[in-house]
Amino acid sequence: MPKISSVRGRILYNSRGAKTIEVDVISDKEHMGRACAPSGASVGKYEAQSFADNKAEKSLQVLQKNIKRFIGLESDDLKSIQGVIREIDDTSNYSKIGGAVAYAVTIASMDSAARACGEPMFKIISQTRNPRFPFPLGNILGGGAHAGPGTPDIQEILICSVGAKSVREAIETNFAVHKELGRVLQEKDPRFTKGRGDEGGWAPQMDNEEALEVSARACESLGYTLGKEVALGVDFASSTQWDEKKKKYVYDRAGFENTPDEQVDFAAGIIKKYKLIYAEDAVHEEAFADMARLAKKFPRVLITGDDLTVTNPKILKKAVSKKSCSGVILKVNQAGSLYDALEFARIATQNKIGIITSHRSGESVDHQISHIGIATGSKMLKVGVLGGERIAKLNELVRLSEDHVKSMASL
Ligand code: 2PG
Ligand code: MG
Repeated sequence: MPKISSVRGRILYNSRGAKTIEVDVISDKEHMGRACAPSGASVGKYEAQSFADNKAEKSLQVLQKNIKRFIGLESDDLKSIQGVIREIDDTSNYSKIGGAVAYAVTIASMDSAARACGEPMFKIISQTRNPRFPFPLGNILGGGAHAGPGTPDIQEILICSVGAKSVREAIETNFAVHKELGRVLQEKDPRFTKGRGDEGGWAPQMDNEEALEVSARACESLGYTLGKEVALGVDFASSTQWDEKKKKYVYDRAGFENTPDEQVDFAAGIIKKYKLIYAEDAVHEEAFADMARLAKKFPRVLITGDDLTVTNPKILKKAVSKKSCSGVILKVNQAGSLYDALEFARIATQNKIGIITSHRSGESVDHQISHIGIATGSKMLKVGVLGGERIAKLNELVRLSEDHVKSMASL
């Protein structure tokens, strides 16, 4: 098995121009794996801390001081690599080394091992004997923390080509809906600037309801029936609206407030009216019981936790015991390391909870999360639609379709 011969870290920049950490891991002096940590804008309260003392420089220093400890380990031995990270940092949120380092070291090592073995990375970490493509889940319209004033309070309206028979068809259908939505928006408002949010979705000046209407209209004007060839999803990112003092969801831009009960009705109304297949964080990050009400009411919709479950195995167990969700977002950097994220995936699968592997709004041009999506048997891969850092993940799926993976996941 290949052995780690060198590790090198550096500070780079993500798609928002913010500092992040990239790590190179070389096996047997020739096979280089490389990974660069992403970062979120709507960050869950219980996510791993990205950097020691909240400074990329400090995290890089901690890595540099400890590089020798990784040398000589087998590069595919994720458990031992995790063990070293845990000797350096025993905190639950990686506050001593920073989640960005834990992310980059663990993924770069698997990437390096894969190159040394001449295998695609998903095979090195696979939890499934039957690798299949997750359905790409594309952000077609953005608001909330991902876009400016005047855009919807809801963070993301998403498209999923549920009828696609191949990954290429799924990707191209998502592109087509995004493009058609651009046309519909321009038609509705000739002054629409074609501005886009952090993940490539259009960022028009309109409220939640209007945004959902135009998204549905774009699908229909292409001849699609919602729920048949394509389906819509929504990331409500409701913790952004939740006001702990008022105990209400404050929809600043649209100008209304919801009590917790009203929020459940609000989300349920949208799920029904737009035949959503996917509803993420429809209530705030600590509202496990309200999520359970939605999960019970909509057994065929992926009622999904993101800020609710933060890729944390312990919190996932709580969500399972309360029957809070039928889907969970898997973001490696929420957990910290790839080791933790794979543990989270194992628990989700054991409990028949669908996994949606996801990017962050601040991304790198890496593509390893496409491998992580396949390896974990994810139902969907949430990676945006357009923009180089989003396309990088989709293009990797197409490459993998040449020799390694053929069929689509079942939804
Ligand atoms: C989310 C993500 C990705 P962020 O909320 O699901 O779409 O956004 O990375 O800003 O947390
Ligand atoms: Mg989310």
